Amino acid sequence: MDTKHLGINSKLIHAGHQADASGSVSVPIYQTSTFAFRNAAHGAALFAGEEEGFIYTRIGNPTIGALEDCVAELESGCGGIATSSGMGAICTVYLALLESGAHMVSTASVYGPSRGLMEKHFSRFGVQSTYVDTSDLTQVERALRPNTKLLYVETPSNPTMQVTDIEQVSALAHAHDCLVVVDNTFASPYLQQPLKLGADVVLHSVTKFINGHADVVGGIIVAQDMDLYQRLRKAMVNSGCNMDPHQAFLVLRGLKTLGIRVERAQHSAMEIAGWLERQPEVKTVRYIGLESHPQHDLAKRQMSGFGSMISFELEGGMEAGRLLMDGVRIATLAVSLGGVETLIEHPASMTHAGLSSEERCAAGFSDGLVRYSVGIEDAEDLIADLRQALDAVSAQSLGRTRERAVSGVVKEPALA
Ligand code: LCS
Repeated sequence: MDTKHLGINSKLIHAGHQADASGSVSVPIYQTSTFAFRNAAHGAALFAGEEEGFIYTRIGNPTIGALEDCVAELESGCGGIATSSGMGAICTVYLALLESGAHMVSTASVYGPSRGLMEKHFSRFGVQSTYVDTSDLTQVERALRPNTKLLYVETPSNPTMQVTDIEQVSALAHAHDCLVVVDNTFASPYLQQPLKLGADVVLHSVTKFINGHADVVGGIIVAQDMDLYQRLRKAMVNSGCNMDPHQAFLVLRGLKTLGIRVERAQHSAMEIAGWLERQPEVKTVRYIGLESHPQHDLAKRQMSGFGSMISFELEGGMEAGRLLMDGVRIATLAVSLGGVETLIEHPASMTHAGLSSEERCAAGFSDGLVRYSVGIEDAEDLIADLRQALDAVSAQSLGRTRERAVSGVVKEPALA
């Protein structure tokens, strides 16, 4: 069925699905490593690219292909490449688009391992990189060098929730003959389609919103044109970062409800973020749906909704952050995000522990930042959960201050 003209929720259900001879309504799991050739001529034609068909699952597989076609259509790209993980997608992009002597400019608050992979591994092969606040066009312009081949943008960024203007940075990068890759994990294709805004390649950790059920690790890349698609696919096939058919089946199943999951979670996120702003224990709330967010207007223009990721800082800093995580009962203390269950984590000691305190500060967040991924539970239950945890933080912080006062470390504050 041609689904190009359909709305996004219809695409989520139908795009990429070609019924096989059995008429199976859901995409079957082709759990096979290899595919039989009809005869020698058929095998040779497949290898020569003269005939379309499947050869070997690392190169391509019908279940994986259905997912690739669906996400490529959601992102308005020319082809998708599913990978074993989000990091597999990022590694494939670096491998395909950079070489010794090349330079990459990237978002400073990018997901820790995206930076680690470049600085600890690709740097050994002579690839250079610079990290700037990509939401500031001047910083991006200053960082570009004659050998800059790639501008790698994560927007909204993890965990600082900074928003980069994809249209503006793409125009700037293209004027310098530099490709633009966007990590669209936080928005999902339901809320943002970077290729339509000028990016050349978009990628996702499908572990997050696309799958949405905390039961799969995976990634996907979508390219704007055929040449880029071929380069990326070759790098994936040669490096063996492919997805597995069973993994693809689960992601296809999760993907069907992306729209209703995102709509519900972002509705709750707006309510929770507004509520958090009014709590005395909370110093700052970073939610792109709030007018207080510095790039709220840009997010409104560039995205069709604000998503369900909230970062907030507590008045009590690091200690209060830790106490809060031990105090929540409904939100699960775990890394990852974008699932049906609400997750809470502490970036400084978990996802971004690989960065030094100074690097975290340069990336725009302090050690007291808490990241909250809103799931699809009832918003009032999540708010009650946060309130009782904040009460516990206040009670324990006060208790510790008193203990220190008794031991003479600090004076007891006035209980106003
Ligand atoms: N891109 C972003 C924006 C991410 O948040 C992550 C993982 C990745 C790429 C890598 O994807 P993976 O290989 O894990 O599928 N982010 C994580 C996080 O914030 N907590 O745990 C994983």
